[in-house]
Amino acid sequence: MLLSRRKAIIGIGAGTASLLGLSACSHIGNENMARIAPFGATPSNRHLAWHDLETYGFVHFSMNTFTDREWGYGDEHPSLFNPTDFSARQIVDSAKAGGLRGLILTAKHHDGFCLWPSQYTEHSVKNCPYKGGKGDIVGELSKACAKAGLKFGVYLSPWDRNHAEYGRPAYVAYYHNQLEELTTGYGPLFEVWFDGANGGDGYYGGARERRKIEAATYYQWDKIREIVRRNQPDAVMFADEHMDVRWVGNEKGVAGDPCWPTVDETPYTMPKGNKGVRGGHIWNPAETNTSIRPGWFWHADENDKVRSPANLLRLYMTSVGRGTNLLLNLPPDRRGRIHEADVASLTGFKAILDQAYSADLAEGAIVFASSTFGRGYESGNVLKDTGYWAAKETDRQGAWLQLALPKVERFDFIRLEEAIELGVRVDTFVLEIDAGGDWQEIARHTGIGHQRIVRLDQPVATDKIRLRTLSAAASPALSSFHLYLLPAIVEEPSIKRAADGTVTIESAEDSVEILYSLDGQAPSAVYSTPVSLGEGGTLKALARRGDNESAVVTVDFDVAPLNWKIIRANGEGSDAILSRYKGWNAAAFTGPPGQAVEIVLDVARSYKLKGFTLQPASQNPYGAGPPAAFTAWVSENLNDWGAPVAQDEFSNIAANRSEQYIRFETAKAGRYLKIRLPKAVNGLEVIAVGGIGIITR
Ligand code: FUL
Repeated sequence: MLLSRRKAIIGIGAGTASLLGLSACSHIGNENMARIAPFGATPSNRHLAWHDLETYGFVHFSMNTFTDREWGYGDEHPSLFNPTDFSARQIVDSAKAGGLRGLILTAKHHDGFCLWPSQYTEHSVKNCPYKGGKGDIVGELSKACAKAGLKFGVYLSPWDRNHAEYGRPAYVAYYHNQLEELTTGYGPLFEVWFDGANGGDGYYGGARERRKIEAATYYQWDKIREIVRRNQPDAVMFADEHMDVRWVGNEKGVAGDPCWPTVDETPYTMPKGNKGVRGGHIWNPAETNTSIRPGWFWHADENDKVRSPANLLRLYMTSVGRGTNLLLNLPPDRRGRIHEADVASLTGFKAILDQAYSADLAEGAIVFASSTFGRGYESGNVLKDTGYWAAKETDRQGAWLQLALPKVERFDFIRLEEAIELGVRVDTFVLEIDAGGDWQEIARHTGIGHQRIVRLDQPVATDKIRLRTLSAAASPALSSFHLYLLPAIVEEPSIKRAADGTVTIESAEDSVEILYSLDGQAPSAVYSTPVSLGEGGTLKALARRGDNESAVVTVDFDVAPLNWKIIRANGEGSDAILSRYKGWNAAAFTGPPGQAVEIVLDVARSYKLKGFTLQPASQNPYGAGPPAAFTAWVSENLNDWGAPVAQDEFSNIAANRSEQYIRFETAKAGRYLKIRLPKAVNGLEVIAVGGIGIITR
């Protein structure tokens, strides 16, 4: 288990307390103690228990694992689901190897295939080869979690592309029945996950059509809430709107900074999900969900694209470090196990955090404060396992808390926690160390919440550190102030290729040497100047400082858009299509409002084209979004296009804006590529595209 030093919560949450017309008192339970008025929205006990989990895993395992897709259409035969060596125990052990405290399984993804033998459908494990149709993946994983002391949760996709009645009332009754099954048959659940992707093309019992629903009303959320609360009163519900826990607004693993755990009554939007609303009336904290690999489901060609331990630490900082919970996806492979590469990374990640958290360098410190609310709220509580420091209610801006350490310590990882039972109170604060009599600022942030972890670029050495509020909506109430030192780790370098094929390798770290290779072997050549890879190739690179080496990054480049031309593109900013490597905010190509887009590319000479790539725009202009689907043709001469080489949807492109890799069933030689994009996602008016590339390898 990760040591996170989060202390025990109080028995009565301030959420409950304020409902009862009380205000919260300290953990110490002295009846005569003065009470502090909570500020704004406060968490329920259910929320408090959920906040304490901090990191847990997602398990995307289903039909897509066997069809190599991200979204199944719903017409897949159950016999395709055939794990050869499924082991719930191995999945649970892998999660534990990464210090995760629970797992949420895709009991049903959008294709409708059920990983448990639901009595309401035949589209389930009942009719697959696994255990001769007698298997129950949900049951096996829930038992393995319980045995290992991990929490268990389920993902039940509201959208169901298999069900004939989807879009009509009968499906909603079916959906509720399935929820009853899952919330009664599989032990205690800590979270029930309702995905936001809804309605669109599908098999729908053979109708093969497009079905549109009104997500806010169609599924009868009140009924859903009633079922979950009745059967699983301790479980939080994750959904786009007005449930317990909100989406952080992207699938990259980056919470806003700050990311407030509160929202207001206005409808959910991705930016609001990302940052929350300071002072909002509803306690609705963000969950940061992302995958350890580019996709949510396992794909063989992503085995070398697993996040490294250093990258997982960065992710921990942009999620847990900003007060949200991290839901990290670990997709089982076709055996039904977590791949060795993922396990190695998880193990490395846990080792980093365990080493840091194993020694609290604040231990033994004398803690001073600008003021104390009264007995029971002393400053020293921030180092103890229970209780918290609270300042006088008038001591807000400029309130401070100082640790006088027994000796000079070196640290670069600082963990702060607010007593959120009393709401989110501190706004902007600074951390300062004693630099020969003067206070020197080492960090400045806004928002603490359940936890704020500050990672310094370099360790500092001092025997005095203080936190000082620059602004606070209410007097500070802090439960933890701990100091740690991260082990020496070197992050892998980043690799970029310009449109002319020149590849640069960069490290964000000081005084490292970069090694690379172009032959698929371990990096060994010292990098000094950019490498030319216009016709593509595999580049591996690592950064090294002394004996410490980063993980190896591998990038497979295809042909660069050198001398390519846009023959046709109905829309604005067509140059953007050819510059594939762009920063945040880069210009995008946009189509005409309400119309399909057709792009014809000349890739300068004939290649055996195996597919194409499409990079969604990094920023979508108002009313624009990525394309929902495509049809592609290849030609040698711009006249004879023949039949399309591929036609499909871009699965999950609305939520996950990473580059899309579309492989043709059969490669076709040609110099010209035509791509038709019929519409934008989510009914948006305008199609936006960041870039297009080709796959020849
Ligand atoms: C998305 C889904 O469409 C993806 O397939 C995945 O399950 C992810 C966690 O949520 O919205």
